[in-house]
Amino acid sequence: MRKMLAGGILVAVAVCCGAVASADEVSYCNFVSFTSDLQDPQDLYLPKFDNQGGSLILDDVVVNVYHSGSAQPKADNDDPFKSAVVRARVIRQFSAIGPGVFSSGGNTVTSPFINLDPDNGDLALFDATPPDGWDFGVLGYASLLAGQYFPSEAFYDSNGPANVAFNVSPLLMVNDLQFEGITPDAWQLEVEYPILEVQVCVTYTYSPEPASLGLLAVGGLALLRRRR
Ligand SMILES: [Ca+2]
Ligand SMILES: [Ca+2]
Repeated sequence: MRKMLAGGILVAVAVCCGAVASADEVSYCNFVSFTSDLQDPQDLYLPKFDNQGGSLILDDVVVNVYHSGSAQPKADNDDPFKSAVVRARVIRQFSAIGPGVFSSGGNTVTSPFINLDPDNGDLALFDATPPDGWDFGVLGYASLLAGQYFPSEAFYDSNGPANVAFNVSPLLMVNDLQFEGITPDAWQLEVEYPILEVQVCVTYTYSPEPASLGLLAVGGLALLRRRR
């Protein structure tokens, strides 16, 4: 029995000492999405760093905030006399507030200008086909880094499982048309799939607690001596 115990502790020491040489890292990500800036802010949750009763030391906390946005706009000119030069625009702005993190970001994306003929007879009926209509397709942007933050470890360190919350607000979500020169008297815009997505990622760098390592090593040696 004693022999087995000593063997087990020796294995534990070997594992611990390997971990000391290089700090470990763990990352968590989560996101929330919005379809309108009239929506209420949403909370996003990420795990705190579980220090496992103090056997792990949190060395560093890095928080990255990303965002993406898009919509599919379609236009139809219904003015029987005026042609139009027009582009579609998508604007996204947000804020994300969490422990030690005050982030905000945004982006504006515009399509190329296109030409619309005067109405070709559909009038009030929405028809986004040329020559007087246009489907702009999916207009938007992929994941952009809004900011990188280095909050205090005290906010993220926990003895046991726990979460941190980030409160994300959709400050502005615009999906519109911009006319160059003369604006027609009657036109229609249809917007499908408007979205703003905000992603928060936290990375913890950690190492084993040095004092407990020392005790473990001493305990292993003591057992070894007793066997002799
Ligand atoms: Ca039309
Ligand atoms: Ca038409």
